[in-house]
Amino acid sequence: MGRGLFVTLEGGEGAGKSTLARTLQSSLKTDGYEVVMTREPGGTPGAEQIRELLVKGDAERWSAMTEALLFYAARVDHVEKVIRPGVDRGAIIISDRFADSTMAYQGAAGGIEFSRLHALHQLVLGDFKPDLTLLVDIPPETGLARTRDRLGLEVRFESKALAFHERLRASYKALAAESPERFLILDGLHDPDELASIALKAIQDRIDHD
Ligand code: Z5A
Repeated sequence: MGRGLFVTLEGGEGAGKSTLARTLQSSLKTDGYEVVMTREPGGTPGAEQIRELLVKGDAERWSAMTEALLFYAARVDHVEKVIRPGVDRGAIIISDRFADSTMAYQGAAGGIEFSRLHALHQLVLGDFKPDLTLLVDIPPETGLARTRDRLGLEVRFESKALAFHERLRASYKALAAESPERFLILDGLHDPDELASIALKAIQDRIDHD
């Protein structure tokens, strides 16, 4: 493979993105690809430090715009140091969340106009976008129930009201409808192996096509 592939996983809390990412990574490695598994916010030492500010503490700690700026500060570091160099050397980069999360969480659910977030993206990353986005769709009640018993401090977003999570789900579907060539919607209620096999086929199709 010459140029690599940039794949992102998106969806609400507990949709099964991390589980899917791990299976994709191991299957693609077995097939001989260089795979870089990464996440947002995070993926570089500096971006992981910014993550600490974002995912911990009180739910109303930051305004949606402050959040968006922090997510983009972390994202630029991540793209510059991990994603772009990986794609350039021919690797498959799998990122658990990317810019669509900002559109859904800070935009539709948080109330910032999409045009302002598009302008921010354009200013700092230009037209850079994923080659393929796997949207794992799940009713928020089911996703939140899956994560409820989890121990830990990273619960800032989980603690927001159910209406916030409903807006989030609707906005992800709208984003997918806007860019059908980039998105594949997966039913998060399906068995993890079934989800992985559909996702692997979509990734293989992109590799064969490029
Ligand atoms: N955020 C934002 O607001 N703006 C941005 O721009 C970005 C992010 C980039 C980051 O947290 C938070 O930041 C996130 C959005 C916000 N909000 N929250 N919370 P995160 O990335 O660490 O959190 P997350 O993305 O929501 O991850 P998660 O809660 O761990 O969900 P997941 O990765 O989609 O699920 P999972 O860990 O794979 O699975 C959850 C449980 O379900 C686990 O017990 C699995 O065994 C089980 N599972 C998984 N798949 C299945 C299936 N298919 N069936 C049954 N059970 C399953």
